[in-house]
Amino acid sequence: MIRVHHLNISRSLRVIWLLEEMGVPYELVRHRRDKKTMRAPLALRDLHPLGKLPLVEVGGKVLAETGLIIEYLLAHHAPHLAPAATDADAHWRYRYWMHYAEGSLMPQLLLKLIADKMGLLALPIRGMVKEQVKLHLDYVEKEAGRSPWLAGNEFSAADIMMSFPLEVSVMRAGVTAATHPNITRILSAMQARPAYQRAVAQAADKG
Ligand SMILES: N[C@@H](CCC(=O)N[C@@H](CS)C(=O)NCC(=O)O)C(=O)O
Repeated sequence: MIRVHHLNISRSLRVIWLLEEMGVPYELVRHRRDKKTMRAPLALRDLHPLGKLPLVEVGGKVLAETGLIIEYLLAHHAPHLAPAATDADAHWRYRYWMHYAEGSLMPQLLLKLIADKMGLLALPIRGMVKEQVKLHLDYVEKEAGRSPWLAGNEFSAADIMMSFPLEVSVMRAGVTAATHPNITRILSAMQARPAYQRAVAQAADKG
């Protein structure tokens, strides 16, 4: 059985969503952030030294990093959610977004979140952060206009991987249908998927 550790308001919704898309049974363990520090429970460090979520327990292993967890689940259960190498354009676009989501876009959005929290103290870096976030979001907007989904004509796990930074962009970086119509179109299409909605219902804190 696949056991998924989920943290409220976090990246780990993506793993639940993927499992719902695949229709593979899983056990969900819900964890809550500390209300003051927003940190995950420290006890999670017994499971993995960083104690960050998502974490997945499967076949006697503990998997960390959303991208790796997605790759593992696709390899074992749903290779069709990644474009095959024979479709070179979609395949390499897919692989690009799989890296870009956590490797490039999330760091910029986190910098913005921190700078916003710092208020006046962040004055020296505010311009740079703003310019970089704009550069990235304008780029994603242009790419998102090329096809119905991020990797091409078919929905893929790259859309799942990119969903979190795109949702953060709407919540924290001023992305709207007026400023970024292609991003918001893809995001709406993601959120309209029945599997996404089942994942949100599953993840909801029942406590
Ligand atoms: N790159 C990692 C990031 C993991 C991560 O930072 N998770 C956050 C949730 S969004 C977390 O656990 N934060 C709580 C903490 O740092 O204590 C991934 O994609 O899995």
